[in-house]
Amino acid sequence: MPRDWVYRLPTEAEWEYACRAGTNTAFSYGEDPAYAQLGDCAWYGSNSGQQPQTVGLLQPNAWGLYDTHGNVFEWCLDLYGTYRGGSLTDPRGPSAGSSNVSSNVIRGGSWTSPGPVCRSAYRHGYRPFAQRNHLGFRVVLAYAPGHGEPARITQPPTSQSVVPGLAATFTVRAAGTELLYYQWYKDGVKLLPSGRVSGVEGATLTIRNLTREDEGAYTVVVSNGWGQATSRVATLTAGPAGFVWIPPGSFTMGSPTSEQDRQPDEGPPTQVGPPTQVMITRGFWIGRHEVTQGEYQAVMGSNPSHFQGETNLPVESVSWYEATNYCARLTVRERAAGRLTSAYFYRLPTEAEWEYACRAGTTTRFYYGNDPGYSQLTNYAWYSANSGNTTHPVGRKQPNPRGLYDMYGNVSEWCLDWYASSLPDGSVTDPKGPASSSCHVFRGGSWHFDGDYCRSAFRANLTPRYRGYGIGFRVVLVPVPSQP
Ligand SMILES: [Ca+2]
Ligand SMILES: [Ca+2]
Repeated sequence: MPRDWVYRLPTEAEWEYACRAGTNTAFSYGEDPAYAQLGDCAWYGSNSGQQPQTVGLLQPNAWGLYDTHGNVFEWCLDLYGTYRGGSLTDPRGPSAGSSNVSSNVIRGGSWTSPGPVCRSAYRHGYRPFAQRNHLGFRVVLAYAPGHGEPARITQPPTSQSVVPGLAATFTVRAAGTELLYYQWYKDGVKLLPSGRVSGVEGATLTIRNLTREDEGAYTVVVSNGWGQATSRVATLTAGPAGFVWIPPGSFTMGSPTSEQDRQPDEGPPTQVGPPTQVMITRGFWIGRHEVTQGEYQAVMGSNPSHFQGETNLPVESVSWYEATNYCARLTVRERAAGRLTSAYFYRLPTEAEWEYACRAGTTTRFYYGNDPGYSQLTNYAWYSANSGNTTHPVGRKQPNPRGLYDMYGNVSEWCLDWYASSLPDGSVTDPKGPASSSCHVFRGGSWHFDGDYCRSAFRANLTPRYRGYGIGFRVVLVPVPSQP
């Protein structure tokens, strides 16, 4: 191909010029007011057998073009619109950029059309991403110096996490010759506009009042008359960035009496009855990491930690009151910033939520197995045997099956519950611990605990004013409880 020549769709004027082949009658072969001869050169509603036919079987026009009338409608490059009268040179339909123009010209009629629709002058418009069994096209090879750049994406949409109830917005930036067309897809399926979803054919897609069902892989196809480009995938996650969704479900809390290195508070008071069966009725989001010193500083304006250095060290030396204050202030800040609706709030996990998220469906001593010799724990936790007597930046060890880091070790984690010296008897739903006691629960062991104190079932407690080098926390995001 010579430089500056491109294959493209014909303009509407080019299409009609080629179709007429010098004629000014209704059809390229004459007026034919009764459509008596149309079947000689066109597959249309009266002779097609209601399907498209092999190209080139009927009579061509004077310039040798087949099927200009009928068979399939043919896409043109131009947007559909009104031409001004008088003399025009190489007309190109409505100007690019008019946002309320949303269809492209199709010409020539099709196998479904009655005779009048197959005339040389008949015009129609169709949405540019339409796919129909009567729409096809032919191409032109044209001289286009400096023109004919296929659509290309210059800035793809970016992945994001948005708390449900708010709006998610994806934007793509693209370049290419003349008007660009956009079509957004979710998980490979073309998106349709709805009351919540707008901009499915624009550069900016908006999804309002987000729900978890909106989660998925989003792409956008950008097209022009010379080609199209598909963006890389942008994922939409419902929930705050850095948090993991934990679905509702049930699990056995605590440990069986047979568990190695078990402590007596890891089961019901009698120790011989049925184990504690917990139902978690509502899913929640939990922090992928312990709260870091950087996060704590940003919300609270101070950093009380004993071990300082990198900002992604876990915060410690925080009392239970300071941990709960952090949750309350984080809620206020996120709502003020428009990143959280009044339907959700941050708090500490209950002890049951913590263990449910930690176990991730497992019943072994650790979420990765029983590890009787504590030989694998070093892959998952900073604890007495490997910590060097200090905390470490969050997320450096392997996560649990749900993608949560440092559930064992690094810093122990305050829970919302008051401590009781035994777990509830039998089956319980969304347990929250005793109404009051003198100490709050903390979980998971820390950099100065031995391996047996890092087990999934291990429980510990301290007074809420206690500040220790080994105790921090992580937070959950939950719906505001409905008022009775
Ligand atoms: Ca045709
Ligand atoms: Ca921890």
